[in-house]
Amino acid sequence: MANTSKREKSSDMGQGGELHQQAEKSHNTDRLTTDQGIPVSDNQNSLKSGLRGPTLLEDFVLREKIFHFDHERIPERIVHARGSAAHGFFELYTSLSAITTADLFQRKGETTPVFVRLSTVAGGAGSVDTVRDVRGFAVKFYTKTGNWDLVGNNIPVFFIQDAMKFPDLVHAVKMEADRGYPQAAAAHDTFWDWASLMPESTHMLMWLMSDHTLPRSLRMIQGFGVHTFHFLNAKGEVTFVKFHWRPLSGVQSTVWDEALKLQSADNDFHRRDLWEAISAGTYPEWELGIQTFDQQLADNLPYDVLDSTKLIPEEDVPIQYVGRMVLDRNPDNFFSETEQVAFCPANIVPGIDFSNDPLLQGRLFSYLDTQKSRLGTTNFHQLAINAPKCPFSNFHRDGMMQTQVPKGRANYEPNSLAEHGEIGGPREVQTGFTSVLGRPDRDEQGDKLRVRPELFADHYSQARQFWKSQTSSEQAHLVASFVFELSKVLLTNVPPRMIGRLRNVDEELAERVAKGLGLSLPTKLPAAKDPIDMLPSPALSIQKSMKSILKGRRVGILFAEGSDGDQIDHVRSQIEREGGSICLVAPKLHGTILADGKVLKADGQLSGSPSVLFDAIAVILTERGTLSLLKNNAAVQFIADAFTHLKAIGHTTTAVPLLEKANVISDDGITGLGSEFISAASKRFWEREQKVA
Ligand code: HDE
Repeated sequence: MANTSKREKSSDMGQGGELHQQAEKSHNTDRLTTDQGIPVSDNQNSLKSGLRGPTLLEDFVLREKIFHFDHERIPERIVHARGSAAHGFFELYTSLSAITTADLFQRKGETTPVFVRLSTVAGGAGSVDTVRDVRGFAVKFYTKTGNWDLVGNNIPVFFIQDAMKFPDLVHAVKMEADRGYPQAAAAHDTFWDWASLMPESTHMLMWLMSDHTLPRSLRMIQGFGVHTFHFLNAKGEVTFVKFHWRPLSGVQSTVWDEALKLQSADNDFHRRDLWEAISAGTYPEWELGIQTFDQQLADNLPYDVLDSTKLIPEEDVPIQYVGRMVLDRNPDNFFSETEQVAFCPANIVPGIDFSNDPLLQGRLFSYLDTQKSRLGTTNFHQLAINAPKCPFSNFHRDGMMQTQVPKGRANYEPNSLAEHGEIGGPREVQTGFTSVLGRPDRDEQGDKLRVRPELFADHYSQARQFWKSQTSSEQAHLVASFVFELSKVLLTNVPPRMIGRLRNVDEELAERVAKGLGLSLPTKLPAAKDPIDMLPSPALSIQKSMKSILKGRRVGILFAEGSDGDQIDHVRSQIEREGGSICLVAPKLHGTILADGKVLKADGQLSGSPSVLFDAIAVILTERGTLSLLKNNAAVQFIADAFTHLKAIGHTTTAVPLLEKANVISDDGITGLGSEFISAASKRFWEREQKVA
């Protein structure tokens, strides 16, 4: 009897929840202990035999500390290793119950917690933020019916059509196998060797070479689910759906020279920007858009909706914006959250289903598999960042790092243990996840084949549409980046082969790239399927859809000895009124004496705060300050770069000699310090590009 009651008691104590609470408490103690809770009296000196003697093996405090430290790193992600993340919420604008039973889309105004990780693709975890690269856009929705991971990119299409080619793509783009470089760059032999042999990558290459891969901020990127997905409603009806994220601060990119200089100015530019914006309460915000259509529309499109190298122009199927996502909390711990978060496209909730896109189908396997190698155990779903916020319960048991303590004997199903007063465990529910069955696009009765559907062979129509949709300045950027990247390629057969393919996209593009490389125009390579002419889609151009918003933008104010404090305050208050922020930059950080004798501390020292860090600059100098800065190369460069990077420059008239020394030529972006500067500060002056090219 005594034994039984003892067992019951201990099993009550074994509740997972209580254990978690205890773990929580142990982190909150101000007493330094070992991992076993043993209080530590000396965290400075190891245990030695004698004052100058050897360290003793018996020193468990030292051994435990070093042991834990030795194993702090886990394998970084094979792709998307470098990322930054934040917590937030998704709020629904309008009920989508007519087309999906997904719980998070039922009730207008309802919010769902999210964790979002934004990343580069090619570089390692310690690589630079501002390289030319695709950005990952992974969202974990903690819904009431389980976690839904929408694991997308900031580009609506992908390099390949079939998962079979993913390891080849990644091997080719990552640092070369023998020499271990270059880091985080596509501009090298193996990538272009592979890409020039893969016509299906052409559309994505156009995006990769465009301004979309040089974002100004992670807060200013779009997101795309890329694949076609399916919504399922209560009647069992299917709606095809593509997901889009639109940043409310507008999409914005840097220019190439600016991106290069950002690499040296701040390795962590995007990570810092996201963190600081959230800390300052300027929460990044996106709207979730859906393009919905049916099988009939899909059948009538001149491209295949299961092909991830194609998008559906929003002029053909408009986007309906159905909710917003706000990121309002930085992670508490980078490793526990940003590093250990495990996204998986197979995490899907009732009411949403996959399509047969062969790229998506491969991803459904890959992500679960990779987490086992990264996080070391099948129980990674129990980590706080990965665990659903709704109850979850099944008969999976044990495994490395099991943190749950399930009660009772029911680790199998069916069982009748409940009939004996024991815990019987969970059972299936009718409202549980069901796949869409019997759809026409599910060609599951066919022969076993290793082939691609016919329309997958059109590799150029949408690449051409993308080219035609860009402004002339964006086209010039595209040409320049093809020239830059192919100039880094030493395999002589590769650039002509790539240009031979580009001739299928657009003859002028191919000619300009060839000219930039000093090559004669190579033979046009045959297309597997002749491209069709699609109408330009203005939505594909950043410049055509750019918004003039100062909110979330940052203005650098350059000042020096003798500057007018009232002028500085005036500019500051105008910018802050519009939701922008400022950074005071001066030759000396800790104190500059202003005209009225007051001392002003700067936020950044001039040589460590180049203008690439800002969206616009104000130069507030007296004659004396100007004279002293004429001899300061960092000051001249500060202004010259802002001008070259097409930014607004507001200035006092007394600063003109410094602007002249920086070769600034007057245009609409060169202003005084009044309201004209405030409206210019949120723009880029593309027409200036001709002058600075
Ligand atoms: Fe990924 N991808 N991917 N991918 N992907 C990973 O999963 C993979 C693809 C994307 O912030 C890995 O957890 C295959 C398309 C993002 O943690 C890995 C294929 C798109 C992230 C993996 C693709 C993505 C990943 C590496 C082709 C846009 C970062 C670590 C079939 C729609 C998620 C990990 C994060 C990460 C595999 C193609 C987006 C290896 C096999 C297309 C945003 O599982």
